[in-house]
Amino acid sequence: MSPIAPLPTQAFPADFIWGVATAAFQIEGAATADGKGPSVWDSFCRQPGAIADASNGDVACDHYHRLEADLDLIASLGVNSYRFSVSWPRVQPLGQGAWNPAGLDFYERLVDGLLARGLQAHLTLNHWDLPQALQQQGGWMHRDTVQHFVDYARGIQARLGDRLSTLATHNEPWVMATLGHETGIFAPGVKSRRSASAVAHHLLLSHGLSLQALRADGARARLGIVLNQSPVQPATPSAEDAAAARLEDGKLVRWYMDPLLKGAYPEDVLAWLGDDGPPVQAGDLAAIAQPLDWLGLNYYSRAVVSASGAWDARQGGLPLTEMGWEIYPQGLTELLLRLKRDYAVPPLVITENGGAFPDATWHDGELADDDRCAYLASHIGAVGDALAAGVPMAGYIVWSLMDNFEWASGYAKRFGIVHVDYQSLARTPKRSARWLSAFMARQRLLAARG
Ligand code: IFM
Repeated sequence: MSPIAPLPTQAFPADFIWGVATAAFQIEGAATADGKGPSVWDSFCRQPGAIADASNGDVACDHYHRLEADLDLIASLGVNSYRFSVSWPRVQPLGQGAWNPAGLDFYERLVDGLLARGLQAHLTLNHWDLPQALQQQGGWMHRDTVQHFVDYARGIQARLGDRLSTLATHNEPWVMATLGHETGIFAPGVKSRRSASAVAHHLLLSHGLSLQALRADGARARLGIVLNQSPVQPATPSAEDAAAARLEDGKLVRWYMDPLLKGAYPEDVLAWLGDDGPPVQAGDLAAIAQPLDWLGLNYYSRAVVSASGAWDARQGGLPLTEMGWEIYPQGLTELLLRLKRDYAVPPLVITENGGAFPDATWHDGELADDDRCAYLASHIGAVGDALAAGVPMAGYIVWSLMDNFEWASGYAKRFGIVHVDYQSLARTPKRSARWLSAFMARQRLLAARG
């Protein structure tokens, strides 16, 4: 076997969450099996030109039919945790009313299978696959969806909550609002700034009202939400670029952090939105700002902004992943230090971090994804630096367990530490999986030594 990238050397707490992540629509397949209803992504994939390779989630990684083997695979990595999402239309096909017993059974087997293997279960309720039936009534643009989501959250907690380590309401509300409803490059493909601001508000409100309801019902899992964030930097020192970067920081970071942790939307973004501002009703902001047991952050790169909008990642001179995203691990430390400085943050978990790489080189019978090993090593190191500087870090979770459906990019972009052959659906651990196992083994040794 070939040597692998050096392991980060910082000390992490013995109870640190170390895991791998997936999301339902990206891996499960079985799009119409056992009573599952369609989601907005099932519909969006059918729109001509929506997905780069004209693919869909009908089969994906067929995880729904390969659950036990996939759970064994996760356990073989030596991590202590698995982050997954529930497909709302699999368990409640219309998004309200009747539940689907077969769908609930699937997640029951998933959670029990994790616990039987000594793994913690970290569940996300909404990783973008809203039931299409709710979309037909306006989806997240419509305030009624808030109460439907609260009911869904309560139903899932009633069924699984006693065995979950954490429960997150939403994954990356910025993506659902901005990419789904402003630029329209993601489902449901709406292009309206006013709709996007309503969606962001309804997602945040449904988060807050769910936390209230779940706690009233006796929540045992730690409750939180997952945000995608980046440090935002101006492309040049000009005043125009600095102003553009400040506004972008408002839209990406403060638009979510401020209401969640300070109970108010940022004034500069409200001014920028003008008449397109969110439909806030009395009591909404107090409802959103519920105490968080933890906060999840998905980090992939920095954001560089120019007033002209002409900045191209290739200008930065940094290596890029296959998504065209700059590899900038120090940005993760910068982001974490900034959040600790500006907010009373709860324990923070990096709920996603990883890279898409071409994965073309096989060595000694192993897919030699050394670029991914180096990416993971440098970013775990960045988390260690933040921890050493006093940021309350509680975990780090790799995106992703296996190659999967990368949304509008289809199957061409591979993020997995396990390779998936989309013809045979065979899973083959890459070198990065071996790297992670080695890192986990060393962490266990350090923890045992105290
Ligand atoms: O694949 C996605 C995931 O679903 C959400 N966060 C970013 C990942 C990579 O684009």
